[in-house]
Amino acid sequence: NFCNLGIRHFSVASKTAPQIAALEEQCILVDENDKVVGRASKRDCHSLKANGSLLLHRAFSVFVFNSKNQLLLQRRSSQKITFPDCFTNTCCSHPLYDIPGEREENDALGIRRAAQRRLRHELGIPIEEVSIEDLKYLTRIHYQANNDGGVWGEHEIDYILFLHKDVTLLPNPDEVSEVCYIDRNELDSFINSSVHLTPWFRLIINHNLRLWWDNLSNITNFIDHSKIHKL
Ligand code: DMA
Ligand code: MN
Repeated sequence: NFCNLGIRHFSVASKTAPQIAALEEQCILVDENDKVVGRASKRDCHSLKANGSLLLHRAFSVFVFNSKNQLLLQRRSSQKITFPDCFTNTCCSHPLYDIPGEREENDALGIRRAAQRRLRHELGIPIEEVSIEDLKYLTRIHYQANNDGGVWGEHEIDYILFLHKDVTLLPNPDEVSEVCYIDRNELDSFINSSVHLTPWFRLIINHNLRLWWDNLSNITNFIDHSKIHKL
């Protein structure tokens, strides 16, 4: 798997300055119930320890659908330090500890503010096109994904956000090398083709993505904020 080529592929030395600088961002550490327990750098959160464990931190995954009910995918740029060149859902990132508004837990406001920030940064979507109310927080998943290379990985409480709206795109090439919309009926052929997917996108597909996608017009019926689904 292209995403699991190991150390060479995940070498930081060859990456751009913004990607290296972002390793100092402060992520929010949480316990298995998503209670905040501290902070740690993006570098520390994604560095595999000798025993294979990773610090659990808070994250989000946005799925943007246009008015034709097509899902917007991105291909991560080759500059990304984790999972470069992989296709994935519209936008993923972390709320940051140092941005006080992004620790706001009421109505998952902090997560939704962080999503606005990253939809703008990665895809150039203007904030005015992404209102807080339009970002539907469905549920949370807890997953861990290590790389065969044994250097980086993910271990997150990941908030799933849906946005059903036509948006203006201006992808940031340091973050995203390609974007495309796919139809619901193209999903299986897409994932069975030779493209490489991020582990969390695959997990969410295998969890409930098809059901949610089939119910975009009444997606609020699928909101489940009580349980954290361990995938
Ligand atoms: C991290 O995404 C979040 C998830 C759900 C995997 P990322 O590696 O794209 O973060 P960033 O865009 O901040 O580098
Ligand atoms: Mn992460």
